[in-house]
Amino acid sequence: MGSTATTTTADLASLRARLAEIGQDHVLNFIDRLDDARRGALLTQIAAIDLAGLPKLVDEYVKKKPGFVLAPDLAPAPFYAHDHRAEGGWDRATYKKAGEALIGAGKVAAFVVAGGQGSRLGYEGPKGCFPGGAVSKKPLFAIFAEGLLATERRYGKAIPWYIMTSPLNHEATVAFFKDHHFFGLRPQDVMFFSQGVMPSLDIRDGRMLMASTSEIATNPDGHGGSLKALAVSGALADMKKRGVEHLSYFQVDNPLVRVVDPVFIGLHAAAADSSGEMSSKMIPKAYPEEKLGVFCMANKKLDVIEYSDLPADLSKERGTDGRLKFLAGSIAIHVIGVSFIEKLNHDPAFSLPYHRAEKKIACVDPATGEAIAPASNNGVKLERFVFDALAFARKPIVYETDRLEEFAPIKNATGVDSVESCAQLQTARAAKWLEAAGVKIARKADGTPDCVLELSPLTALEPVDLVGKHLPKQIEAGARLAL
Ligand code: UD2
Repeated sequence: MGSTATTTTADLASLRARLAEIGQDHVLNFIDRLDDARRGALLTQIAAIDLAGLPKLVDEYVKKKPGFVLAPDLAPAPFYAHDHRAEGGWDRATYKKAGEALIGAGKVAAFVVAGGQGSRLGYEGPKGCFPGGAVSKKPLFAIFAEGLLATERRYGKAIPWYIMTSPLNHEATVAFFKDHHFFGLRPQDVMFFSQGVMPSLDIRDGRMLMASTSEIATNPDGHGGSLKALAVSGALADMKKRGVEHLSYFQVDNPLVRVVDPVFIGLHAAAADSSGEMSSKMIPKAYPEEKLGVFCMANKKLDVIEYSDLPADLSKERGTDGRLKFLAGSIAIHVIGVSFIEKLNHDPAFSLPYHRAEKKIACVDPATGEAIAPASNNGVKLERFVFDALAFARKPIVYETDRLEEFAPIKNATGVDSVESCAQLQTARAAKWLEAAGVKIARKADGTPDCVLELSPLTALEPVDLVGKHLPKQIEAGARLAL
């Protein structure tokens, strides 16, 4: 943590000297020309930066590029197979019951990380406000809220929802919920808190980039920042007050997520080989280059290796069954124990590593104050990843889910993981569930549905919920239907 904001001339001189020692005094180049409000804001921003730790970060992540080191014992991670009846099977019904008991007792909360910038999508607002419903164009936040409402109704218990924003989108996110009357949820059960930020660093020398003459350029500190932000925001204390023991963690970009999944929660909390600290969902990777981190065992610990780090020959290796050897792709859905988050925050040795990303960052020249629109990457962004906490968990487990049931992220404007592919996947899943309930669906020659469909979680959280519902007998070619 940094010192408190500096106000007097003597304080300012000492801050300048302190910054000069670490080669960062350019951030004060314009301080004498700023009005009181801007000057105060800049000093507050500086006070929140860990100046003592900055030289080490510059050295490790900017001047050098940390190379990825492959563990000598690297192996695929074991997982609970989706087909619980297969060899080495497990008792799905028992774990579902265990999860349902925890939800019914109010011991489970939902947690969405929604602080990211969503720049790939080219959408201006918070990503959760993006119209994600294939037919209804409902915002992603509304779809998650419906999932929570349906779960609350089923188990007769309130499910608190913690929403992590970042300083870039906090106010817009809160305003969006207010404008939409919290999508039918009780406002007192929806809690927003902002994650931390990191200064964005000049790629050439690690000096902090200036967004303007009065502001240091910053970036959200990664979804790994959530573990600290949950504690400092008071969210953790709120959970303890409410008796919440487990957090169902998901990302803001995936409208098919089962926001609170009793089977997964039951496995996490009750399986003999799980400590109940941190568990993860995986899907089998569709092809070696698919952009999913892979669950591995490395140095005897569960680890997620980012797709860009896993060597190509390993990512292509196949087992005798023809399946990829490094199969378990992370879809960034976890259950995290509240006491685990608390333990990490009390452990002075706990610190997640940073990951470095090179970016184009709009900034001003610190000498002249003139705006710079970079043509190539000029900055380094440092982020922490939540899955790096798996290495701190005793006995974490991985659970395989079905891709079509649970994974349709919206990340890009077009192509892979886009609005269009997400609508196709929403349609494919809805068609599968509706056909299982006896509805006839028009399909194209290639077998894909010849219509656009969307099923609200309020209509069905799982296929069995459609049984006995009033449904159309048939869905014609070209139909667009939200149920
Ligand atoms: C993430 C995973 C990838 C795979 C994929 C599944 C990483 C590094 N990679 O890829 O392995 O599981 O998801 O969809 O995570 N966020 C914040 N604050 C931040 C940064 C991100 O809240 O500072 C949130 C963001 O709003 C989103 C989520 O984290 O909900 C994922 O962020 P991303 O879009 O950068 O992750 P991506 O697609 O690279």
